[in-house]
Order: sequence, then structure tokens, then C-alpha cells
Amino acid sequence: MRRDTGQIFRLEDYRPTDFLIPELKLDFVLSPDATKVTAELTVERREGVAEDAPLVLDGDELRLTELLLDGEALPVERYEVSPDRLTIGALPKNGKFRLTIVTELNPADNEALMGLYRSSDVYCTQCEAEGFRRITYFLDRPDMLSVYTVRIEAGRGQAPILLSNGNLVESGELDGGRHYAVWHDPFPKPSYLFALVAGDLGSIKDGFTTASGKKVELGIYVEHGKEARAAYAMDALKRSMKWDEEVFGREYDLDVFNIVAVSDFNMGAMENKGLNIFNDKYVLADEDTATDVDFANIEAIIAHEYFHNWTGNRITCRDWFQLCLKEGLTVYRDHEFSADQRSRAVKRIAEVRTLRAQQFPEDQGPLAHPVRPRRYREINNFYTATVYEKGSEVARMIRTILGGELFRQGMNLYFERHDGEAATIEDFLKAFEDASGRDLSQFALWYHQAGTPNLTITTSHDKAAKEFVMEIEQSVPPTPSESRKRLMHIPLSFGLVGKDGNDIEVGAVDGATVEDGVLHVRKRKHTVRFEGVAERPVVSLNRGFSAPITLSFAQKPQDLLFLARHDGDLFSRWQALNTLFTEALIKAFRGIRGQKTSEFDPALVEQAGLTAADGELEPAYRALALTLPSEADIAREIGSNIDPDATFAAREALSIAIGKAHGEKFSSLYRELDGCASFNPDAASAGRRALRNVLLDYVSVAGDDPEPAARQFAGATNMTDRAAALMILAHRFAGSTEAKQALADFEERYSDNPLVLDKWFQIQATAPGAGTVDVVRSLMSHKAFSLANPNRVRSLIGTFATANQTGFNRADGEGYRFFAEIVLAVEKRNPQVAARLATALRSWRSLEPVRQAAAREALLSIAAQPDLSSDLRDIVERTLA
Ligand code: B3K
Ligand code: ZN
Repeated sequence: MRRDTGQIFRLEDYRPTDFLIPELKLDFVLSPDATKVTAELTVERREGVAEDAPLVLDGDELRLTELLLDGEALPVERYEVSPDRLTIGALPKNGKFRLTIVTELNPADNEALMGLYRSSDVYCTQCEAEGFRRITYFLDRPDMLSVYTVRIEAGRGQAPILLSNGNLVESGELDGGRHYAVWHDPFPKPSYLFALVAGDLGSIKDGFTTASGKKVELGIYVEHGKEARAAYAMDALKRSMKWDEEVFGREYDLDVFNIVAVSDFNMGAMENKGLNIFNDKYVLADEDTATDVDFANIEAIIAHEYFHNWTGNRITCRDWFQLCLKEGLTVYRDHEFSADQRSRAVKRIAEVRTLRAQQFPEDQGPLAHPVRPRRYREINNFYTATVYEKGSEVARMIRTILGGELFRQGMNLYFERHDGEAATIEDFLKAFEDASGRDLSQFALWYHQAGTPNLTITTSHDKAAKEFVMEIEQSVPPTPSESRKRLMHIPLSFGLVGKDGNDIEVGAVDGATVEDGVLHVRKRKHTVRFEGVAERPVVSLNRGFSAPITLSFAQKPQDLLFLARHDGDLFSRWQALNTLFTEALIKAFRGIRGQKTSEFDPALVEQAGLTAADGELEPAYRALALTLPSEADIAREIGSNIDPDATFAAREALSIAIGKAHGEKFSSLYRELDGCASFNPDAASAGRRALRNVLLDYVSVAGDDPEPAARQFAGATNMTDRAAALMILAHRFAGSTEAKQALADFEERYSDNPLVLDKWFQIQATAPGAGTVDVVRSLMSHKAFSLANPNRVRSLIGTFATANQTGFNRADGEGYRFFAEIVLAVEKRNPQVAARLATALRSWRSLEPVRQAAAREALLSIAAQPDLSSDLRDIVERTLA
């Protein structure tokens, strides 16, 4: 475990290395507990660097067994070595030499899952961000680009499959049942993109011919017996390859593209050049074991990792501060891909919900940081919603500001200029400035400044003068270590909707630049006058969520209702109804805290019924519209002094009101949507299932009857319907015979499939109420559970802490105490997973005082431990600061 040293890394300290390593040859002789790694580095001193400059290589828990310079063993007085550093002085005068480094690794013992490790008897690697230094001593930083040749040797019986980056150039048999393979990757790459996989795996193979006629062999490797479940991932891969050619003009460049699914993985997947390694959760799917959400995630993540081949691999990051250069941009690309493959409006709503649920609390809490941070203590803690999701929104805003044509030209220029380089955000923005002739200097603040900007809006209409006036005021809230903020350039898409529901053509506009329906807010205050507006329009703001901001706009409920029915922008139509729900829930929350019963505006309840039955809208869209804001959404809008029992009660009350008002209508709609004989994972079929399952929830709550869900559970022919019914039974009818029966059936049916049992853990961990902490504790002794497997930990412990507001935030603090104990137990094996878990406590200051004190105690109990990892100490100390 890498212990915390307190060292802080700063963007302004960046300087290029003294040495280059243009070539690297790696030789692995694999064995579970004693793998020998021979690294041969071709080193060149950079021009202008002093002759006596030493070469300082990074390591992490390494054991050096041999060191040679130009083939000669180096005497011990010529170098200094420790597990985390190798320093060599007195180097050849001409500055060119060959260094041979031999290290010995114990992959079977590596539970941090960084570097070379074993997952179900398969050797695999994870090197991003700093895992390569756990394999050999190296200049382990993203601006160090080398051409890799990798030889892998292993027993054929244990590891018939030997894979690395690039193209296979040689393979053969050796004595004693051993064999080897040599892989060569002609594209210079940073060490974080190195990968190796060796083991006994099954596979499916396919092919793709690129636009310029290059034939690429595609392979997906999975555990034996699971091959059929990789078919959807393969289909998604081929669609991604085609889409990137069509939309971004990007072709694949090697002869092979391989994907390997492993069951122990710290995150979703990894874009290693030509050899993507995936968490098996994001590869394996069929109708019996995966939900529609799983299918959509697989499609998106396969695409994301594939798209990294250009945005991340061909053009990589100069340093880790530039992480959003590859991640934000690649998320934007995968969002666009999914929007094109599925429904754009539905996709956009889902993206915004994720952004608000994950990035807004980060931006508004103690862990806030800019999309491009300026300092870090542990880089693994910066793979955040801000870098990824807000980073994607920033790329999207560039497109909104420039328009599709200039955006594409800017991207092309970026690819042309920086192919083969390690680039920066400045390089990226410059490509768009040069392609468009626009000045993006104010816009660049989106990368540099943390915090969610807010726009306060007031409007007035002067009938006689036919003038509509919008007053806009921007503010950016202070965030940790950034109290003063500069004014941002916010592209605000809008429409003025007339009585007939159509947008009004506006005449002259004064007070801000308006282009193609986008108002450019750049100053603190704008008074925007629209001329020629005869009737008072209803204004629809931030259409399509053109900017990741909050709005303070006291829009009349009847105007919101009007937009919920008529807004031509489907995102904003959803938003209007969602805003009405949120406002109603906040009112109910305050009522509950004041001991009042909740009453809801009948017009709002009626609108829920109208939306449900609106045949003009896709089922998937209706499902999203009918999904009430989550308890966390309500809490975020309220902001402080949160009592999670009251947010839960408010949401329940509105659910019951809507369910009871539309019981029969929803039941018959539910029945009408039934009847898809054969399973199809496509967006339209998934949408029907989504709507059906939202309706089933309303029907169940309204009738206070487990029977409809129990019937669906028993008759389900796919995982989406089965899991949805199980969730209703376990959450709404906990302890009932039906719920117990369904949980037992599910457990038995999937007893040999840990990935599916994750859903079973998750459903139980999210059951509302004070008793769940005990259930979670006892599920930790289930035979399928393991603290060593990140998927298990995230399903049971992670979802309990992030998605169970009442259970986790139990008033007596037991949820937090239990959680702190488990975080520390996980940390012993896997600091990265523990640190990620611990972020669940980031919003502790918004709780009511009693819970706040209990959450703080739990955080302090973690911070009090001696010898914490840098990962966990960084998160806990920033959260408490
Ligand atoms: N680049 C990886 C994430 C690596 C995380 C390291 N802590 C997957 C991705 O974003 O595509
Ligand atoms: Zn990525």
C-alpha cells in the first residue's frame, strides 16, 4: 500500500524529463508468486541537459534483482534503489545507453489491483494512472512515449492465451510445456497504456474493415462458457468503429483490437492500446442476466474505451492535470454515440440526471475542484464526475458555441496537429480558436474554475411596447481554496413560447449576443430586450441543458405546466415537469417537518397522468418523466439541514398521490405494454419495459398490494422485468411472504453467477429504513460476498452508502459507524476502492445537526488511523476540511 507522504503535486511545477526512452522491450516470465520482468530501456539524454544529471525512475513496492548498463552489471555504488525509486548517476557522456532492469513480482498477492495481478487465475494489468511503476522502474508519466515490444512466457496449460498491446509478431513453443508470444506496438505510447493478459480464456472473434479498407481482427476474451454473453459487446464495438469514422473521421490503426473481461477490476474498463481490459460487468449480457440499463452501459463503455484510441491514446495527456483532455472529451464522444444509436432526448435527460446526481454535489461540497485541477495529492482521486461528466459538458458547450461545422474543423485540426503527442487543454482550445477565429479565453474558465455557476432570472413583458425583457445575473459560488470567481461565458439556449405552443420569432435583441437560439451570457448582469413580442411569452431556458448551471427563476407554476405540455424542446419539457415535482416535494418536506400532511396540486397530479398516456412521446421518455426526483435530488435542492426520513416521506406521499389518482389508467397502460414475445435489447423495446416498470411501481404503491409485482416476478422472461419486480417487492413490501419468496428464488436461480447476485445485494442494500444496516452486515457473510472483489463491495456497501438515504443516514449514526469500519477493512487490500467508497460522505455538512455530528465522528475515526494510504487520507482530510 502506498502510504501517504503528504506530498502535493502542482500543475505549475511541470517540466519535461531530462531523459527520453524511445524504446522499451519487456520480457515477462510468468508465475503466480514469482514473475520475472526484464525491462530493456533505450535511453537518451535530452539535448541541453547537464552530463551529470542522474536518471531517476519511479517504482512502487518493487524488488530489483538485476541492473545492467549497456549489458554490464552495474556496481552497487553506481545507483541507489528503494521500492519506490531507482536513481542512477555517472551515466555515459554521450547520453545514450541501454538499461536492463530485472524485477520480481508477486501477482497473486496483489490485492490493490494495480500493476500486474491475478483475477480468477488470469494474469492481467492495470497501469493507469501509476500502476506501471509496480511492474518495473520507469519514467512513469504520460508524456514519456515509447515504442513497446513485449515478450510473454508462461505454461501453456495455465495460460494458453498470451496478449499484449499492438500486433502479434511471433509465438512458439518452449521446453517443459511452456510457450511464448511477442507483441509489438508501433505507436509510441505512455506507460499507463501498457497491458498484458495471460490465462485460459474463451473468446469470440469477428472482423471490421475500416473506411480505407484495412482489415481488423476483433476478439473478446471471457471466462470459458460465457462466450455467448459477449455478443452484444462485439456488436457495440463494431457500431462504435463505424460511428467514429462517420462522425469524427477516425479510423482504427492496428491489425487487431482485443477486449478482455475480468472479474476483479477497480473501475469500469481501461483503454490500453489495442487491448482494452474490462470489468466483466460491462461486457457480459444476455436477457436472462442483464437489465436494459446494463445493455446501455455496455454499449456506452465499449464505445468510450474504443474512442480513446484517438482521444487519449494517439493524442495523450502531457500530465495528469490534463486528464479531462482525454476523459471529458471521450465522455462527450460516447454520449453523442449513444444519442445517435438511441433517442437523443432520452439520452440527454439521463445524462443531466447523472450530472446533477454526481457532479453537482461534488462541485458544491468539500471535494470541489476545477475540470482541470491545479494540484493533487493522489491522482487516482481525480477520476471524478467533474473531470468526466462536467468535462464532457465543457466539450459540448464548445460545440454549442461554434456550431457543428466549426466544431468538426476544430477537432480535425486538433487531431492533425497533435497526433502522436502528449497535449494540454491549451492545445485543445487553441485548435478551436484557430479553426473558428473565435476567442475562447473567457470560455476557458470552465476548465480552470470550480463550482456550479448560477443564473438568476427575472422577466417582464410590456404589452404596449411589445417588449419582453429578461434580466440575467450570473454568480459562481466560492469553492475550497477559490473564494473569488471570475465571470464565465455561459451559452444559454432558450426559446420564447407563444400561446399556441410554438416558439415566437423574435425581432431585434439588445443586451446580449444571441445566435441560433443561444444567448451568450458573459457579464455579471445582462438586461436583454426582445422586440416585437406582442403577447406575454412563456420562456423556456437552458434548453437541452446547454450549460451545466443552476437557475434561480421563480417561474409561475402555470407557466411550468404549460411548458410541461408544449415545450418544443423535449429536454426542457421534461425539465418543466421535473421542476414542478421538485417544488412540490420541497413543500411536502417542509410540511412533514412541521407535522403537516402533504397535499399536492391536482393539476400536477393530472399532468403526470397525461404524460403517462401521451402516445406522441416515446415510452422511454414517459418513463423518465414519471420518475420522481430522487431523495438525493430533493436534498440537493433544499441544500441544508436535511432530514432524510422527511425527504423519503415526501417522495412517498407524492408517489401515492399520483398512483391513487391514476390507478386504473396506469394498470391498463401497464397491461397494454405487455406482450413482447421475443427479447430485443434495442432502445424502443427497452423503453417499453422502462415505462411498464415505472407504472408497476405506481400501481403497487397505490393498491398497497404486492400481487402485481409478485406476478411479474414469477412470469418475467428477462432480467429487467425480474429485477424491477424484485425491487418493488423488497422495498415496498419488505418482510411480506411475496418479498421473501422472490428474494429466495432469485438467490437460488443465480447462485453461481456473482454478477447477477450483485443485483440481489444491491436491491437489499437499498431497501429503505433503519433496519437495512443489519441486513447489509449479515449479507457480508454470504458465500458470494468478498471484500476483495470491487464489484461485490460496490454493490453491497457502495450502494448502501450512496443510494439508501434513510438506511445509511440512520439518526443514531449506526450507518456511518458501520461504513467507516468497512472502508478501513477494504483499504487494507485496496486503497483505491476504499477512497472511492469514502466519497459517499462528502455531503455530510448538508445534514441536520444530529446526523452531521455522527457523520463527522465517522470521518474522524477514519482520519485517526495511523498509516492510512494516500488515497484514503486525501479524501477524508479534504472532506473534513
Ligand atoms: N481511463 C480509465 C480510468 C482509469 C482510472 C484509474 N484510476 C477508464 C476510462 O475512463 O476510460
Ligand atoms: Zn475514459
